[in-house]
Amino acid sequence: MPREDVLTESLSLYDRMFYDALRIRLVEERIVDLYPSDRIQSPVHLSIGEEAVAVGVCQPLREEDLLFASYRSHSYYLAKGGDLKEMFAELYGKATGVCGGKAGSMHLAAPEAGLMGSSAVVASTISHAVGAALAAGRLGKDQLTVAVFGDGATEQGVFHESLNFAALHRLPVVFVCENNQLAVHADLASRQAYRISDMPKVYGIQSVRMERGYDLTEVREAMAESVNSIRETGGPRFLEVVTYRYKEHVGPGEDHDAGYRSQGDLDRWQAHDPLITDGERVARFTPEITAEIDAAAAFAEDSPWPGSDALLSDVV
Ligand SMILES: Cc1ncc(C[n+]2csc(CCOP(=O)(O)OP(=O)(O)O)c2C)c(N)n1
Ligand SMILES: [Mg+2]
Repeated sequence: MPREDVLTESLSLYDRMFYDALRIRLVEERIVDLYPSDRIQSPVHLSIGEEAVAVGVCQPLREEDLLFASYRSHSYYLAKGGDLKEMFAELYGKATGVCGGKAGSMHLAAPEAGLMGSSAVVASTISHAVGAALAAGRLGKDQLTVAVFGDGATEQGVFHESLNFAALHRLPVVFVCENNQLAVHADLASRQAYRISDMPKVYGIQSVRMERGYDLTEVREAMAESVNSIRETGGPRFLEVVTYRYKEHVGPGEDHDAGYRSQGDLDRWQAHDPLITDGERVARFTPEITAEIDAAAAFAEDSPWPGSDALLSDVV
């Protein structure tokens, strides 16, 4: 059964969010399974462990609200309403992919769902989000924009320039820092002499730090508070959500023996992860989601490759 049909049944808000988070996890676990076959044509940065952030952040948004993400964006593509079949086809490099097979995993975009772009260049989409918010205001649109980025991105100059510009012009942007406490193989303590949630305050932006990024309800409520405040009084807001990535930085593997983090950290995080601990909901929702993933993978498999005529389209 497709997601839209399942979600129109009378599920509680929590069930719907759980369903979406589990769907992201199962999609990425399928990517892990498929990866050795070389069907997937691009590097993959998996969000396994971080799904609750994407779902909690996207739930209070309207379809017309815009979101800009990083290369770790399968979760936002799906939570914002991107089409699963077209996502698989994109990963396979097929013509039916959401970007015609040219973007791959790191540059997913689905403007019709409000996912405006994602990029391999750390922090680069933060300024794009701010620009989109400026444009929406000038065009008189009642639209909110979200910039999603990692903890490492806060070390880039463009992060500070974007906060300053958004504060100065009171733009309707929610800055969401997905703090998984890691940038490639470097932990936070070895990189930052500041607290992330203190930086927005320098620019007069109200910020909230959430410690339990595995808690769907807490993330949603924090995001809803920011969204409502912007809709009522304007101006940017900042949400830092602490989370944890289970897989290696890039690729489908595990790297807990690589020496930069410990198995204990993973175990502590997983002990709270509802996608692991709530076996009843996992069992209830897995069959529908698996059927949808099977259909999406088959669609990608059966789809044609782009023709040579596609080489020069969409490049200027
Ligand atoms: C401008 C730029 N500098 C460096 C890199 C190399 N790089 C890729 S991912 C990454 C770490 C980013 O960490 P974070 O923002 O915390 O995101 P996460 O991968 O943890 O989600 C770096 C330094 C890059 N892609 N772009
Ligand atoms: Mg990080």
